[in-house]
Amino acid sequence: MPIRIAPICLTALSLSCAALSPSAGAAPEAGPAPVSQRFCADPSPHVFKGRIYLYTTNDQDNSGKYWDSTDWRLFTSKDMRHWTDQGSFLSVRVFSWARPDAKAWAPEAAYRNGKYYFYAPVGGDKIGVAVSDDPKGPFKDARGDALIDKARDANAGAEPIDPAVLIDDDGQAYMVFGTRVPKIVRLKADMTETEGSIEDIRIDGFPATDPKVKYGEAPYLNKHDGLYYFTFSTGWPGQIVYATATSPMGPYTYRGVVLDYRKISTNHQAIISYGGRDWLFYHDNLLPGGGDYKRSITFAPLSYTSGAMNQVKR
Ligand code: FUB
Repeated sequence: MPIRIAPICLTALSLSCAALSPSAGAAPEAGPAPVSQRFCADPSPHVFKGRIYLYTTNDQDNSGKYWDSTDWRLFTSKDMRHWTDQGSFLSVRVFSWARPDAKAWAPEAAYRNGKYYFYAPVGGDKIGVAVSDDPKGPFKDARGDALIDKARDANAGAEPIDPAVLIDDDGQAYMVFGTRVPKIVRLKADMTETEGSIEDIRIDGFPATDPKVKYGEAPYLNKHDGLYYFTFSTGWPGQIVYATATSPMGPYTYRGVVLDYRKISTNHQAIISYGGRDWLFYHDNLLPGGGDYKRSITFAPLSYTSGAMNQVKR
């Protein structure tokens, strides 16, 4: 993450988004409507039990001067039009090893063998993992210490945040994370332990014409038609761009832009399939009073053409 910078307010965008809120019966792709009137960010959407569980950071309760809230929020939906605010379902306090005022940043969730796992970046230097029998919780610390710890783990990087998990078709789970240098590590089948060393993700072919296009944060891994797509933000502010590989560990080849700059200091995406199509979730400045630290989550249809991830025009 960058050091703190002044918020940017986009009144015009907020107004246009309010006007474009999908009405009952309208296709959910009608416009970039926020999923909630509460500020929230860093979407981690998942299809569990036939509905979408959207885990988020809690911008509503941060100071407005930094991303300093200490809990995570959950929203659910069956139709992507109506979202139920399930409230604050987990705080950093679930981790006894974390400071009670530690920052709760972009989370991730996963399901395996009847259990739900929540991957929680805490304080900017550790990633915890919590487990529950229900996607709404209650979650409890799955280990008693951090899954990733900058002070403990070789090659954890300067800022181990923003975890994202892919369970491959062969059952092997991978977790990507990190700021400025993208990291990947295999997870054991119990989803609570790493397996093998933390590796840097190699990305070849960044465009020489634009030095701003490099890895920043918000790593995300998905698989489509047998190809691995690694999406990430290029920085602060950042575009969401993508690279592809034939192996989850890489090396990856840079392919292009998926979502352009949002005119706030961060960009953060996740991809799901639901209702027979693919969706890109991201955060933006969509509500009055919004800005860098008061963000809103929305989503857009995502498509592929001949292996290329098409740019979402918003
Ligand atoms: O919300 C805090 C941080 O902002 C996240 O961890 C980053 O990905 C950025 O979106």
